[in-house]
Amino acid sequence: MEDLNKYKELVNEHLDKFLEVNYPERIWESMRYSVLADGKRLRPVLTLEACRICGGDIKNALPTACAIEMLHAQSLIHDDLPCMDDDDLRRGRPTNHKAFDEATAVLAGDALLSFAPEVIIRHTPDSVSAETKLEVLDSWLVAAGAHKLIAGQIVDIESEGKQISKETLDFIHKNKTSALFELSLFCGAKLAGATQEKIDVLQKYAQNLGLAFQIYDDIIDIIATTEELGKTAGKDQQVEKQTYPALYGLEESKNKVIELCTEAKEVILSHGLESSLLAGILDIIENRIKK
Ligand code: GRG
Repeated sequence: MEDLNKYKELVNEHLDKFLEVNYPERIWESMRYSVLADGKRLRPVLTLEACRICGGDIKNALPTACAIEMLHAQSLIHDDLPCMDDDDLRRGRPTNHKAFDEATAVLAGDALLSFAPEVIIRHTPDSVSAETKLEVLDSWLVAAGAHKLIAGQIVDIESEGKQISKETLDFIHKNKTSALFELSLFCGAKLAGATQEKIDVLQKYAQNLGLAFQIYDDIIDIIATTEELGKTAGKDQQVEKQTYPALYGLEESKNKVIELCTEAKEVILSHGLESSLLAGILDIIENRIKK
């Protein structure tokens, strides 16, 4: 997908620029190591595309798009720590605490958490109103904290090795995964001055994409190899993690992914939000699941 690669390049250029190495070099190097590693950049790409299809200038959304990728990278650094998932491999190379050390990885995550909002505040063009900037910042902070990401993570940790209800599993996915997709689309639309109706449609798309993406991630954890994943395969079963495939089996999980993707495509189309990129991301997930 041409647009996706164009956006990805733009995001990478800006991440590289924002994360200029300062003194003390070790902390900046550690932040750069994880943020600039080869990820899909799905979340910042969604922010830019939401801004474009809502009639905005993507330059206004670039700092926020990068701040969302920094938050995502932070959550991966901390998720991989020995006290959490204890993983050695991420994005095809050693996790941050393996490449540096545990203390540096904790600090790199913490530093990203305060640096990312700084990027929104200092680099969003002045053509964006202070009110919009504040709304974007507020949504970023809500997603990063105990209302969303941390809520999902703590319930996930508490649930390991236990039988949990469908509601609890949905709570984990909604907060650990969908929250960042919702944030990405919300910010892009807000920065374009979108109507509440468009924002609501994009939020529905984000919720479906988030859940489909998480179930897909859990399926490939079972069926793909470590080399294909760039992270340790089979980890969920090893630690008895509660996932869709674990609770409902592979077939039902695949059907759920297809159902969520189909519904998300219908929602954006029926509201006139034409985007080959938003539809294309769902197609990629669907096609991979059908193989
Ligand atoms: C925000 C303070 C604070 C803490 C974070 C650790 C934690 C709390 C939350 C964990 C969130 C987490 C790791 C969710 C998993 C989401 C997921 C499916 C990640 C993989 O995303 P991809 O495939 O990765 O987009 P790439 O590497 O391509 O970016």
